[in-house]
Amino acid sequence: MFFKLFIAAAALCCTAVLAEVTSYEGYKIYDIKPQNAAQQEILQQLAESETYDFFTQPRVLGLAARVMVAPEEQSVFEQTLQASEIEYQIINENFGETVATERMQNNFFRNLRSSNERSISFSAYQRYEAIDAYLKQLAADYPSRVFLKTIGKSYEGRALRTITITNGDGVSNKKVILLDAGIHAREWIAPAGALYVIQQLVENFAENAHLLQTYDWVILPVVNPDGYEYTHTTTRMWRKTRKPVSTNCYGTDGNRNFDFHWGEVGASSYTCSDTFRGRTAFSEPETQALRDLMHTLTGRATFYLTLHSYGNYLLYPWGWTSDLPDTWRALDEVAQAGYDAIKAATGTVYSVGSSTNVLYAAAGGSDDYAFAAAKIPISITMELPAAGNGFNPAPTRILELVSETWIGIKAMAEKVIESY
Ligand code: 0X9
Ligand code: ZN
Repeated sequence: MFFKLFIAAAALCCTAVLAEVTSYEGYKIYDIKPQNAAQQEILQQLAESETYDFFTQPRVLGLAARVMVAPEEQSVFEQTLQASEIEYQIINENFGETVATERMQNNFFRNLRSSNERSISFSAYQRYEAIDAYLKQLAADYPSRVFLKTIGKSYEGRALRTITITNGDGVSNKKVILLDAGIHAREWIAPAGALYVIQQLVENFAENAHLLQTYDWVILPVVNPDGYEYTHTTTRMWRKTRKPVSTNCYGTDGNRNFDFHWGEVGASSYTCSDTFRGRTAFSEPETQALRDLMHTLTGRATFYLTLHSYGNYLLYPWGWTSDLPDTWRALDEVAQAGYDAIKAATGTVYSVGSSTNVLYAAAGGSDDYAFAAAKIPISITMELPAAGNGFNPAPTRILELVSETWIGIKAMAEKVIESY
């Protein structure tokens, strides 16, 4: 009881502070391995307190949770873990340094590129403008195979642009694979993964023509461009959109804002929370645009894949209940194909299962909505690896990671194409 009260009080005092931080000086990152259900429960309460930033919080015993803790919270946090004999390891003594290094490397490699290079580089995490310019470049270079569409505007007015990739045979109404990334601002490796898919399908067409024979691909590489830019300019660990929601707080968690069991579980009604569900379902222009896109593709889209980070997960519905949908075997088979291909290629192991059972219950996600409301029969959330002691892989590892991700995506797409 005391523990619960303490946690609740801590939540009230500090959540808003987390959102304002920009340097992360002295922030530590912990990997925590609960060994039993009781320890798991304590971790769950710590997560619900919203005092700490859980980068990942698996339900499966044996997989580590990763948590970032502010300097002033660290001693209480460690005491709490020690009191319950929960095993932990500090894997990053100063996240501020990691963020500063990442920024330096990113700027260095970005500036190395000459402005007339046409393709996109995977030596740095790209800014929204560069991503958008790449899409436009591809549309200009491959006018018979590539089509752009503005499906809406973000709160701050950035274009939400999709790229439709075809094989140029002029057949309309083919089936569709719908891919998006970057609904969570800080998950930089996800838009990088989407860009790599785009590059492979467009610039490496000859090798991937079989993926475009009976299918078109529609890709929205940055669902939340305002948040994405904010993580580059101001607060590296920002997760939400950027529309003001109360006097002091901004942003809604796009992946809690979809209107399917909206707000029922794993989503906060507190505007400052990182998992704020929004004042209403579809309160955000970004989620409205993605919803409308899904509905325009109902009947054609057979596979919706949304890229996140982090943690090596291939997750399928439901995210709002631990029950499984009737067709879970079909979902599992596709996810398993991704798992197998990645494991065979690099040895990297993903966890496969329903998102509630593998990770946690969280309603209002785009994956559940795509599956249930837009009737897309295969809907998967892919959480890309962190590959290091921070949140995203260091810029020097982007290419290695997105190539590995592509192997999994290709295998899942092949399975879908052969089955639907
Ligand atoms: O919590 C999320 O939105 C996703 N994890 S993340 O660490 N990238 O934030 C998982 C979403 C799984 N799907 C649903 N819960 N619907
Ligand atoms: Zn995410």
